[in-house]
Amino acid sequence: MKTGFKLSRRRFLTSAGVAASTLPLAGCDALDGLLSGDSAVRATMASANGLTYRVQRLLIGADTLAPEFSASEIRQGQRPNGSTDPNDEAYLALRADAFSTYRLQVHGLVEQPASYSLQELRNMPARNQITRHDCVEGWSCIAKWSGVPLSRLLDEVKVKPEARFVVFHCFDSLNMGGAGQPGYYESIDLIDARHPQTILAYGCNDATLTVANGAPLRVRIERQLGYKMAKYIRSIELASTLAPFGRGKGGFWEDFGYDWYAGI
Ligand SMILES: Nc1nc2c(c(=O)[nH]1)N[C@H]1C(S)=C(S)[C@@H](COP(=O)(O)O)O[C@H]1N2
Ligand SMILES: [Mo]
Repeated sequence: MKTGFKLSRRRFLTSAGVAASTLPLAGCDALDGLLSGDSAVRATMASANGLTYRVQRLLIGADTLAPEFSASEIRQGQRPNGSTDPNDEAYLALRADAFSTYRLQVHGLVEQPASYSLQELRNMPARNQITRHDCVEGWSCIAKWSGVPLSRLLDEVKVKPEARFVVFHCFDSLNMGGAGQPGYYESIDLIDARHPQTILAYGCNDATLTVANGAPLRVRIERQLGYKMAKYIRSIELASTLAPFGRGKGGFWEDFGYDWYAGI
């Protein structure tokens, strides 16, 4: 991965987010404090985020759609961000073969674990949507996404009643300097997972999804910020708790202090 990827900007944003939560903290030390699991700041942010989540869930219906746009509103290609050229071994092997041997694994708390080739996914009923991607860094981009609704796969594998989260495991890892090379992962609840606009996209702007934008498969979660939308998906796991994954906060950036529920 690109070394030191946007770290300073991210660091700033994380600190700014803490300040905005009216916590009496300033400077970059805030982030380091957040990273220790028992930090009071960490706990406060977590509960503030929990409140945001509950309020949004009350105000916004489970099936409320994110705005969709017309083709004329697509003004540029989807701007690549974050990982754009994973160099992880398993990924490079699949990429060398144009992802012909790729299989998406769906496992965890399901009655019937399954795996799907890209062709199998493409043969399922597709959804196309032109939506706006909002990145936490302050830019937006309108693009047309094509893919299979995640709800379709969840129905096929039969989610067990104790499952509460859908976890996306990705091929890429980011060099965070000092923090090792954690793998990218993300998670959402079953309401967002079954939302009609939540799709596993293999196409963007009427072309095959590019490596820069997450080939072979990335998720679209249109009512949340860009970092929720995992690219380079290796497998999807149904889980009852987020504790076992990464540092337990539900996602790569969440483990560095971002909100788990990133509603827009
Ligand atoms: N696997 C993976 N998914 C990821 C990222 C990443 O670095 N790795 N970056 C996230 C962020 S911050 C954004 S804004 C979007 C960028 O998607 P794009 O490159 O298609 O614009 O992907 C998200 N999903
Ligand atoms: Mo982002």
